[in-house]
Amino acid sequence: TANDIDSLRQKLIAGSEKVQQQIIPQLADLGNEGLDVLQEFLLKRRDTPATWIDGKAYKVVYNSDAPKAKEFLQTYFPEGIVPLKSDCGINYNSLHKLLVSSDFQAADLLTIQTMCEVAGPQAVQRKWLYFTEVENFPIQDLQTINHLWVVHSEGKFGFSVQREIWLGLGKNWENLWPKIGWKSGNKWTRYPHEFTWDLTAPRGHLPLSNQLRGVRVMSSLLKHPAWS
Ligand code: UYC
Repeated sequence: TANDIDSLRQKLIAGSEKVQQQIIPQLADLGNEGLDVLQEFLLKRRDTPATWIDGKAYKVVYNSDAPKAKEFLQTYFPEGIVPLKSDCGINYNSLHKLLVSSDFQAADLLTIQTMCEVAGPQAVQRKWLYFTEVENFPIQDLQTINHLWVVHSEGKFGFSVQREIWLGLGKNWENLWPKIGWKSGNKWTRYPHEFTWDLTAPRGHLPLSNQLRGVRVMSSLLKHPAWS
């Protein structure tokens, strides 16, 4: 009823993150009227940086077949809710689409490929990054990639999430691996089948950094000035 919608609307606007998180799927089940509330919510919050709550609301609107929803997104968020800023002319639209579709495995691959592209033709050919290339990685691009991951994973994935966990563990790598599901006992998680490619994964599970060549690339990533 109109009353129920209005009560959900109030809770969505004024509630804590925890409440908002529960309200969004309820609104998603209410058809067009629920969509209207989610759209209003996204518009209201357009001037502040998107959080994973915005990401959750956006995903409902994005996945709706309603023509009105499509028109809304086309008008107000043609590139999504994370500004796709790049210092080197990279278009982050494909990464955005894979993440909104929760195709985390393809998004993970594209993240590595795109980061090689940013680093330059030698990295593209090599298909992996030197830690010196990571040190010189443009802040803007690293922040865009990370923001896309965080916003479209309910705050679970992203380099900044990995960094937070790593700092919480006193920068101890050996304790980080099991925490983010990259190692179990003394057995490394095998790529790609043993990784968890959905939101049931542990916090910080994605994006992956191959440890075959040592920890220096990951270390440079988590120490990058983009996070300070
Ligand atoms: N792989 O085990 N990994 C690959 C991870 C290791 C290995 C790619 C992550 C340990 C080989 C990605 C972990 C190890 C290849 C990741 C992990 C190992 C490969 C594709 C947990 C053996 C084939 C992109 C830390 C004991 C390619 C890329 C090659 C690939 C990720 C083996 C994303 C997070 C130490 C043989 N692994 N990787 O970088 O280079 O190739 O030979 O980390």
